[in-house]
Amino acid sequence: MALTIQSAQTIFSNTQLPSPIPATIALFDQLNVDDQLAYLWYAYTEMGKTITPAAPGVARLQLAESLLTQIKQMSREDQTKVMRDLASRADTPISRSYGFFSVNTKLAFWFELGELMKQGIITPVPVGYQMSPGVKFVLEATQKLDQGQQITVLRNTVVDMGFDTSDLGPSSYPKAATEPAFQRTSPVISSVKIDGITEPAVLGYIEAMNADKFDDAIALFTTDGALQPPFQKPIIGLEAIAKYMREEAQGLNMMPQQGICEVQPDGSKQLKVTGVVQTPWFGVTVGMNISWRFLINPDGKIFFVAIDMLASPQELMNLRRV
Ligand code: EQ3
Repeated sequence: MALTIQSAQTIFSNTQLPSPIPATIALFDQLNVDDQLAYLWYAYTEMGKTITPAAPGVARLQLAESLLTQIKQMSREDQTKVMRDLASRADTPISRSYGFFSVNTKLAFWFELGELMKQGIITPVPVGYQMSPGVKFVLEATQKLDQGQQITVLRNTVVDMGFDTSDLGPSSYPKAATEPAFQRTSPVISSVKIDGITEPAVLGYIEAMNADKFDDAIALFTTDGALQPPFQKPIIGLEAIAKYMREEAQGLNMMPQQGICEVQPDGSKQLKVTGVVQTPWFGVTVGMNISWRFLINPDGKIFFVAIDMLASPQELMNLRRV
């Protein structure tokens, strides 16, 4: 029987627990725009007591420079309006330019705005703002999450801001020819060993990803293969996966721990691997508990891999079907 993306998405689904991340983002979405901005400010500054993101490199900030310069030159009211427009995804020139940024450039843009807010160059929270019960409620929900989940909530809310440019075609905003690289701060983890897993495609995938060798990782996929990032639809086809990896998978440290492999009657294999991944934004200080669900075709190629955020560290051990 031919493998399909739809059936691949369901492999090991009965070993998964619902993640608290979408539920927290749903609470955030119900806040009004000023409350959303205030929530992000308080969540970020609270988190900053224990962990701080690495400063984005000069090359990355250059991509956001023209917007940042425009905002710095504005009155305080206009600065607040820009932030409101971004949070409400309004159709304005700045919100459109932001919408064309890559995920990491969006994060770098807000990182820099946050620094400028701390220095008083950009207005921090809207003047006269009083924390509403709604903000308190979402902050309390956020505090119950582990750090990996907290930074995922922040990341996903920032990524969703700005005008949705997906239907607009390519941007007129200058784009870098290549996505600026993250400097790896810790040594590359090579010679992958995963308890219970000997599948060459899986070991090769982790080894290539840990060295940012995306072409090597792509070569392990079937031409119609797909990769499904956490909380997203599958990205289908080698070109689309390669573009995604270059933009979003640089500098990640993947530390798979254990896995399970089930051979199917047609010779394909279903594997689930659990472990920890670190983002270059927070380095070794934050580990995110994740799982990879692989479907390997009978020729040993990756047809599908889904990456899921685990609901709790206990789930790292939750490999078996119930
Ligand atoms: C200024 C302030 C504070 C207030 C203002 O009112 C509003 C905003 C937005 C503010 C600023 C907020 C800032 C600066 C937030 C910054 C957040 C950051 C840097 C978050 C970074 C998070 C990174 C994460 C969660 C990365 C996760 C990566 C994973 C799970 C990777 C998984 C992958 C694997 C394992 C694969 O095998 C394939 C690739 C893939 C990428 C899917």
